[in-house]
Amino acid sequence: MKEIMIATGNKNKTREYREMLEPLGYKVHDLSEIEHVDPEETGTTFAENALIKARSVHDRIKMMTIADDSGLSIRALNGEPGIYSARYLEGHDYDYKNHTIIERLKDKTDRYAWFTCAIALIDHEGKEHVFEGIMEGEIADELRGNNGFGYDPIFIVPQFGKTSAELSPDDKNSVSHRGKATRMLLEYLKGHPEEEE
Ligand code: ITT
Repeated sequence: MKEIMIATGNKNKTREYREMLEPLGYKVHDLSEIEHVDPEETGTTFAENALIKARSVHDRIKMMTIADDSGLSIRALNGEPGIYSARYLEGHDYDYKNHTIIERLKDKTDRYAWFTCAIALIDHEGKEHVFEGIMEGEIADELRGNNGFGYDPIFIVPQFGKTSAELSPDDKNSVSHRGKATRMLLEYLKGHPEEEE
């Protein structure tokens, strides 16, 4: 059995990785199975923060580990919330965060936004790799859909003309930042079978 540790405390991320990796024969673990203290995300890029998270877990367990740092960047807000997506308006729920973003964009014609996902892999020799995917789209003027998580209800995916919260899990994974980065990771692993034991 191929095993992989997803160094995340975000159950929605674990679910999306499970949906993509289990059909390929991976047993997916996450931080709910081990004692763990979240490291401070002191990086200035998604890739740096993903590496910080992956290292903090890989240092303690002997298993192929990946960590994902991801977020939503909005051009009209100079890239906000970006790497601060999880910490944006901390203490408020996503309904409030999403309504606040719509309010901040109410006079803006530029609705362009993109999700980024950087996956850091620490392989069996302790070597580090990063795979990055993006999903481009637009910010909606109202919340729509109940699937997905986080900023999905306000993010319109042009290929579907729907928010990513209106997409089925398979449709979201087929175009999402996390789906793309995961496929790059899997391509790498296929070329390195020694990582798959
Ligand atoms: P871990 O660090 O434990 O993995 P986290 O939720 O703190 O969990 P990040 O620092 O990477 O993770 O922040 C990512 C945030 O970006 C996430 O909480 C959402 O608000 C947003 N986000 C990322 N991917 C998303 C997606 O596919 N759909 C909607 N929002 C997403």
